[in-house]
Amino acid sequence: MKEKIDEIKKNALNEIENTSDLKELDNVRVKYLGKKGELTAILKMMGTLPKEERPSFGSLVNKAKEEVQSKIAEKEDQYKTEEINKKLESERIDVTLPASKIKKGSKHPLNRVIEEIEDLFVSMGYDVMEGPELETDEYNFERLNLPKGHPARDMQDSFYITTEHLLRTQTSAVQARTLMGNKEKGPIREIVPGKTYRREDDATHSHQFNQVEALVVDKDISFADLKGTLEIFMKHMLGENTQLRFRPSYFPFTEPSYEVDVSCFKCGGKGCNLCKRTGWIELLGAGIVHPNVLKMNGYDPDIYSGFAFGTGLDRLAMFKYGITDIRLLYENDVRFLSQFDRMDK
Ligand code: FA5
Repeated sequence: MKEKIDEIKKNALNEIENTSDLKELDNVRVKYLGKKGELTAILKMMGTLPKEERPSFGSLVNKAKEEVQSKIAEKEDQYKTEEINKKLESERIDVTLPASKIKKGSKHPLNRVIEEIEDLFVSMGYDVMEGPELETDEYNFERLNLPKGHPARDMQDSFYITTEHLLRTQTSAVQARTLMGNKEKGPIREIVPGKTYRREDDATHSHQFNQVEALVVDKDISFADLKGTLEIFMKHMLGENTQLRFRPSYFPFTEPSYEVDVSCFKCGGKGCNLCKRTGWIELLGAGIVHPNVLKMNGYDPDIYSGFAFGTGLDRLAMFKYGITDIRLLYENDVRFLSQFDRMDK
């Protein structure tokens, strides 16, 4: 019987040695140690032996089993290590290779213009303010001297959400918010860049566009302050040779009111297709804050005066970068937007 056990063990050890992977190793384990394995079967024969031979027989079989088990464990370790090494080898990376270039986004031309304006006005002591895009009729119109039914409301075709709420048509809505919110009723110097909405859509009008508002309120503010500020602003944005032209206009919240034109940056004022041969381009509305607006929002117009202006940022960006259709600014076409990358370099 001992020979038989030795033979089974020898065969098992041999077969283990000749395996080449974990699967084959498992097959050998089942063949010798499984439920119906050869060593398991021989142990079951113990019952047929005389009582006195059983302990030595049991110990022989168990020893053989242990040897086979430990050989299997050893091989298993070897295969697992080989597998890990193979995986590491296949995932090896060469850290000395040059990195692949990550495609970098670029600043949207509108954001460039906004940042440039903010930098300029902050350097002159202005605050940069914000207001809600979903605005009340009160702030968008009423507190700006435009009561319900005022005919000048027709100048701005609006998106109403309810009878009292609309998408703001002008950043001027923030004027009333600031005047009302200033508890000390002291001086104000602010610009308000932001999105505005009107029911318009063509090459120079968008249903969503951007404006930047400026509001200055203090003692002795006059037209000279408005003119000087606009000159600094436009020369900074469009070039030192830019000329301004003030034409009388009408806004219910300023008196007097002006439309402000700038000399055409393309032809320098001589006349070209961009400025429709006039040499001028209309860019913004401006004026001296109407005393009613000051009064309505808690300021004494006998002490304080102010100026305000509101310019279309889209139009400013178009002139600055020579963009001919406002819709290009909102189509998010990477081919168009990436042109502005080069300006960073
Ligand atoms: C206003 O919106 C006044 N709130 C401006 C103002 C502020 C006047 C403070 C006095 C004091 P207006 O409707 O003209 O004014 O618009 C101002 C500028 O916004 C225009 O000159 C134009 O550049 C731009 N704009 C107006 N509508 C559109 C539109 N649909 N698409 C693109 N830009 C527009």
